[in-house]
Amino acid sequence: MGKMRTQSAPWRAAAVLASVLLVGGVAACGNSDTGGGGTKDDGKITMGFSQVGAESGWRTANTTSIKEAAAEAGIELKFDDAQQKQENQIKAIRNYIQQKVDVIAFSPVVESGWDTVLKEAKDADIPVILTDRSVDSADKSLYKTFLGSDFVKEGKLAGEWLVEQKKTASGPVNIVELQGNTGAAPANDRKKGFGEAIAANPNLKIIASQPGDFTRAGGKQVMEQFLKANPKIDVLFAHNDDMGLGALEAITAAGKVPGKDITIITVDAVKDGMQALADGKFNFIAECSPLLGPQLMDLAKKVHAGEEVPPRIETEETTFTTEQAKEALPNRKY
Ligand code: GYE
Repeated sequence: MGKMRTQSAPWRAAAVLASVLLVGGVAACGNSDTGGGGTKDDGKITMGFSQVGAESGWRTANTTSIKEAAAEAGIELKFDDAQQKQENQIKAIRNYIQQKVDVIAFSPVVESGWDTVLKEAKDADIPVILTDRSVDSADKSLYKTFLGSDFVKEGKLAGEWLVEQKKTASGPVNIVELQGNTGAAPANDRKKGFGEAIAANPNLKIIASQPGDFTRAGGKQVMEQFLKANPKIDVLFAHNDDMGLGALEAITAAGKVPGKDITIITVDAVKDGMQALADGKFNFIAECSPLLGPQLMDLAKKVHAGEEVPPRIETEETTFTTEQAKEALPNRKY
């Protein structure tokens, strides 16, 4: 730089002109970088993610996992909370298509009605990854892969445990069921798996089954109705911990002892659920892991690079009794 100061006027002018061109060039380049919205040639992957909502402890843990994993993986995350509405998810996905993100991922609130918007993403050449919940589209080419749990299996494990517990029951065992939101894959599948498993013992009967929308408030409200309408309830199967936790309030208010007068089985194994299980208020939980973030980011990198990925990736899960919950609780991450 010292040398430049000694340069003659014409050289200085040329140097100034060159630096103006250079700055202009960088600025123009910067404009086109951000102007596109999502596509950047800086090698950074942009993911548009549409989340179901914030209805449960599971969902909160899932959102945290996705946000943390994106930051860790250096993936730029555009995140939208659909507040349980399919129309909001469709809107968010259309926005991501317009913004030309590199990958779209979402957790579909219900199974049906996605073909049109998925086709739009495919036509725009943007790969889609389903996470947590799946869709019922016949055309599997509309998405690259589905990462999540086997919900039928969760329901089955819950039912099998009950069959074992009640194998010596001589009379009818009355079961009430709190379902997830209507049309959601985990609601449909957990119901199916549980129903199939308890068919092994004709004494086990579902006497009432209603959606509680995966929320505590929903669980409490529907359980109150169940208790009013049915004098003898032996078992509650709730499709998630939160509905089970809401139901605890209704059961206690009705003067019954949860975990003793009514056997309670749930799905998820989030901290509050595990605490209720350790305390003996719940009796059994089939685990469903919300920690899908790291695997999702890994898949996003692969599909972005054009690599083949398996069409279905299943989460590893277990089940918990009271004793096992006591043991697992201190190290539970969510
Ligand atoms: O079990 C429930 C949540 O889709 C697996 O959604 C998820 C379910 C989870 O609201 O707590």
